[in-house]
Amino acid sequence: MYNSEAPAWKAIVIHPITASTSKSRIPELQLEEAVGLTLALGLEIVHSSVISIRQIRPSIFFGAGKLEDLDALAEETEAQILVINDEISPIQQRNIEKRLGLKVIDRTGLILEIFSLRARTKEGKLQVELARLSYEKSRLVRTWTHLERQRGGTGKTGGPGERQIELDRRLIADRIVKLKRELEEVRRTRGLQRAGRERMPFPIVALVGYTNAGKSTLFNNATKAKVLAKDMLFATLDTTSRAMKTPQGRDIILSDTVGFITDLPHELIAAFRATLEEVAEADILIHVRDISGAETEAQKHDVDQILDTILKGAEPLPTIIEAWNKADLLPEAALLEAKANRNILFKRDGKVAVLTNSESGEGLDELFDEIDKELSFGAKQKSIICGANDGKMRAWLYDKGVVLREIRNDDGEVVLKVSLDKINEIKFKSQFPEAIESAIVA
Ligand SMILES: Nc1nc2c(ncn2[C@@H]2O[C@H](COP(=O)(O)OP(=O)(O)OP(=O)(O)O)[C@@H](O)[C@H]2O)c(=O)[nH]1
Ligand SMILES: [Mg+2]
Repeated sequence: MYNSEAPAWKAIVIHPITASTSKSRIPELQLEEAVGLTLALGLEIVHSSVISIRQIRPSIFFGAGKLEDLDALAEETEAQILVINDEISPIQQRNIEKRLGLKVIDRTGLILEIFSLRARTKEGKLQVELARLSYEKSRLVRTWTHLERQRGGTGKTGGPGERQIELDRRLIADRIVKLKRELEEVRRTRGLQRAGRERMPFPIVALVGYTNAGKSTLFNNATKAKVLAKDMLFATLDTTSRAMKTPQGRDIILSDTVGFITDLPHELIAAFRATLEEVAEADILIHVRDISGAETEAQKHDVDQILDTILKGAEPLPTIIEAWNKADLLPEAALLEAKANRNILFKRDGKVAVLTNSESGEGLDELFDEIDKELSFGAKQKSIICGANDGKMRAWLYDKGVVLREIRNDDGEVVLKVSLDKINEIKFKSQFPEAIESAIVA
């Protein structure tokens, strides 16, 4: 993938089951996910399997028997890379590499590699590089592509020497400082752009969810845009936003965002925090789920957990609506069950689930109906002071038909008691950011 003339690197992918492995996940599907990630890197997979590890050895992860098996396997398949779908400590990584004579990539390294391939915008690239350097600093070995791409080498290396490592460490520390500064600058500019957008009187609806769930497909179908939607993990890394009109005639801003994955490396969460913060600023989140997959519940659980982290402290909390996507792939019986469940499970929390097929567009009207309901729901009463120069504001409020009562306060100012639903509140705030709410409750 990096160099179309060079033959693809050969990789062995293993998913270890250890004592700490989550029991709620299906190992074969986790292996499949790791295979998907490895393929996304453009590697050729010569072997993949689930292996059980009774006891992890702190120095080298595997037991002696497993190491021998792997050695033979590497010999036989001529693999240059071993992908281990788990977290491997820096020491374990180095020891395995030395013992087997191939490059080791763990789950975090794998995800970092993919993110760095996919990053497109300046901010995306900076974020990924920062995450990658934080990861490398702790391991004191470079992730394989950086190293190999520069050397054009053969994968089989014993790792850099100590002097090189020391040098690298210092270079990395310097680079991290520089990157952070650059990121701040990019974000400052973006912050200004965002402040500009905040004045737009449209509610923001963000699509979130596990990677490959169908967010970009839904986004494209709804906005007629052409964002890359592909059967590949982490197709989207940068947030794309579009203003659009819903079938109900409302103007909204729809955002497509980066997909989540189980065990998202903490380096990446930290680096992407600013991007993810936009999610917290949305008025409504559409959690797009692939409900046809066997892992759908486990994925929902993981996405909910990541959302909890991102939404901590957000005020007000965005409403979450679930899109049960790829409904077309469900067998008849499961479809009926899903249709029955979505009401029982969701109405109680005040949430809603809608069955969708992002490709055909089926269910999208209903999804937008729910968005519409949410936006016109929950009217709040407010008292707003109308000064002598606020004629325009007063006219606006009367024009919208939201004025309940008009009174005068002790200072002789006009106070309008109004009832604003979410959408009018957004419009009002953007149009009259200086408006003063009165303490009078009358
Ligand atoms: N059968 C079916 N396939 C779908 C549906 N929605 C999306 N897909 C397919 O699922 C794959 C992934 O879709 P994307 O829209 O790229 O997924 P995404 O959530 O944006 O993924 P990331 O950007 O990686 O987070 C594509 O091959 C789509 O064509 C659906 O409702 N039904
Ligand atoms: Mg996408």
